[in-house]
Amino acid sequence: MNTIDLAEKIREDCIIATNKARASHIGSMFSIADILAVLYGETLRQNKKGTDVFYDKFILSKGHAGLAVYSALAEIGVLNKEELLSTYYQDGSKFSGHVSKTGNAGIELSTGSLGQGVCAGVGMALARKLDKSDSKVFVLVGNGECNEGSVWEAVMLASAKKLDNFTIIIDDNHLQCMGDSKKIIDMSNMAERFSAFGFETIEIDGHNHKQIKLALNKKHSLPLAIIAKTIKGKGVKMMENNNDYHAKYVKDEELDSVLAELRGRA
Ligand SMILES: Cc1ncc(C[n+]2csc(CCOP(=O)(O)OP(=O)(O)O)c2C)c(N)n1
Repeated sequence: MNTIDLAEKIREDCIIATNKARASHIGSMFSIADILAVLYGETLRQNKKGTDVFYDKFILSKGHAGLAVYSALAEIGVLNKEELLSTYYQDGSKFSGHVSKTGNAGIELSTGSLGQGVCAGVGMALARKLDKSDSKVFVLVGNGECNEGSVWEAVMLASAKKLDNFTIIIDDNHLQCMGDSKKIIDMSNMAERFSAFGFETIEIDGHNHKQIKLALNKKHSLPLAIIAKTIKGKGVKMMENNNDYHAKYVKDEELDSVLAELRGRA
């Protein structure tokens, strides 16, 4: 499957599973569907043997969008799609709302408390350097998540250790659960901030697969920050830049038309 089709499948699974579960965060998932499609469809190298699926590591630090990662893994055959769509977010399911590593091959870390994934990712990248491994570590954070102090502590360490195997991707959709990020803490100069902390930076359109691919494959001698300009809810007009869909799902009566809109887009 090419990455465009994979992104569409991720969005489709997210609509269906959140509708069935009456669960939220669909806007946050749609914002990163294209980035995940390129990561899982092309970038991350897999191990040839053993139970550890990936040679390169990916952590979703904004764990509330975890369904999009489960779906990417299901669509590439690592997780069970039928089980995902029928049990997501239900009592006893291993597919919890915030991404969970327990029982799920290919997930490197359970997250949900914002600001934690970056810290773990920097530690993993440092360990790989000490082991003289060429495995890479990618961490995806939300722009609102960058309000967390722990993000910047980890970023300082990555910079001090010159971790050229570490990439942070910022899903810069200018919204967070409580509203417009500019009105909460204005971090619209994200590239300048990461650059001041000793990172190489690159700004891309986070829905353009060619740009995503180039950025993820970019050689860098310092840790890299990819500032991905994205649209929360990207792919369905009524959801785009509509922060209500941080906490809403598509209703039964809207399901067919939303899926049709999505399928006609690619
Ligand atoms: C430590 C912590 N504080 C608060 C929350 C509640 N919370 C869930 S999502 C969210 C907003 C995240 O915004 P952003 O990172 O921009 O992600 P997106 O807008 O793409 O959902 C918050 C504050 C949390 N999960 N963890």
